[in-house]
Amino acid sequence: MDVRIEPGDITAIAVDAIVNAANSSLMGGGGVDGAIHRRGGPAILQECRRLRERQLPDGLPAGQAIATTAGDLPARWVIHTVGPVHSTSEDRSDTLISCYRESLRVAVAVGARSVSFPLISAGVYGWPIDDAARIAVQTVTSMATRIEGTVTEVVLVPFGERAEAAFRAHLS
Ligand code: AR6
Repeated sequence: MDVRIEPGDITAIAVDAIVNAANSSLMGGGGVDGAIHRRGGPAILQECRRLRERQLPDGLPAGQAIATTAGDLPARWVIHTVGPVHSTSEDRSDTLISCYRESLRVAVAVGARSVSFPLISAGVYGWPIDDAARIAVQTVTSMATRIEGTVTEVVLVPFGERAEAAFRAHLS
């Protein structure tokens, strides 16, 4: 599995599966979630609503992941995951690690070959950028040697110079 960095807007990068930093409601929001629903169109929200009705009455717990259509995006699937809100009193790193692991597991399950990730929890959810990037890189690269299945390419997508510098520092 190849891990590379491609800065910019995640909705513009063609991959099989785009990971969304969603919230438990799966009903959309700001940040990368807002961008994905905007560019992907109403089909994504429609499928999220169905998932809520049929499988997830209480929403998607933090650290878990689930796939929907990617609508009009240049991808086949959006994999929604819910990052932890950063806390100074409690270490929630395991939940953030789980977001990357579970998203990759879902990517393998649907048969995606390439997967892109935003810097989960590092926006609205307040996780310090450098630490979020360290966890992202360590988790994805450690899975790269163990993962069995279809995924051959992971694209880490920093949005902004600080996120890009953090990804590069940890990937090298
Ligand atoms: N492409 C790539 N990365 C982006 C984009 C984009 N178009 N837009 C923002 N980012 P955030 P979170 C970066 O806030 O912290 C939403 O309202 C952003 O700079 O999107 O996990 C959800 O509905 C940051 O580095 O996600 C939830 O309620 C990273 O994506 C909540 O925010 C994550 O920032 C989730 O918060």
